[in-house]
Amino acid sequence: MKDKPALARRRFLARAAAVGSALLVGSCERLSQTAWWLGLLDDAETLTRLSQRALLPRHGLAREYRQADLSPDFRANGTTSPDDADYYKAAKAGFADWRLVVDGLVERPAKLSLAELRAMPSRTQITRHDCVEGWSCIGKWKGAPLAELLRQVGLKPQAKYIVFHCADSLDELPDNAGQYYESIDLEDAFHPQTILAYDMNDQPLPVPYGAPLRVRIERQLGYKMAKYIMRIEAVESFAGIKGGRGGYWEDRGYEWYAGI
Ligand SMILES: Nc1nc2c(c(=O)[nH]1)N[C@H]1C(S)=C(S)[C@@H](COP(=O)(O)O)O[C@H]1N2
Ligand SMILES: [Mo]
Repeated sequence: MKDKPALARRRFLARAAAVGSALLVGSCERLSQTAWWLGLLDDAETLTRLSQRALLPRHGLAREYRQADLSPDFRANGTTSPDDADYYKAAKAGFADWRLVVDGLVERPAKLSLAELRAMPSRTQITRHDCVEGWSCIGKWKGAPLAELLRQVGLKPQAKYIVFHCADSLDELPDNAGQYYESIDLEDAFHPQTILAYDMNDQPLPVPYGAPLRVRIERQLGYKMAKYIMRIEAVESFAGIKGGRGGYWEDRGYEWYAGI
């Protein structure tokens, strides 16, 4: 996944997937590559963004499915067991002492337990997860709307982006530069389907899928949906964070806006 051809393939598939044609339902399946011809266009990404905007306004809801549509085996991807001593300890204790740190450009920084997140208003949704690698799965997610949390802590006027800091590293780099992270703008942050999910398919979120907390951003590709969230930071710019492009994979060449 880290070598160049694989990255090129993922980028190509991101374009194809972003066109959102011929989508499959029912179980984990490969995304259609009917949009292969877009890879021939130099400016495919711009084209993709324009068509995406035209077809699906960003304030629209992503499609929701029925219980019967759930994928029998939802695929786990990327990190499936964070190699981090603190995380391992927290997981062993059932995340009883785990706290979600919410800081940055907020009026009232917070540290929230899982119980506190569960006590907040919740939203449940059955949606399709599309990975840039070309597969899709349908899962049921329950969590606290990010909008609710942001209203509780109060965003400062300068805040423009929400950054998710994760427990796992995909690369051993100095100063935690290899740790997974992601970011979204306020439009996605306040979207009603953007939730901090603690349950999956009516069970506490299992470790392979991001326990204790992962975000769902239903109108973007899977890599935006940070798992193992430890900290949520409101920022004016992500230029100063790690590689400066707003996410682990973005720092390695992916598009920051991964609209489906
Ligand atoms: N912290 C963290 N979040 C992550 C990843 C990861 O490796 N680490 N992988 C991303 C990718 S590429 C995908 S497709 C989804 C996979 O989520 P799943 O394991 O629930 O299928 O998580 C995303 N979020
Ligand atoms: Mo992915």
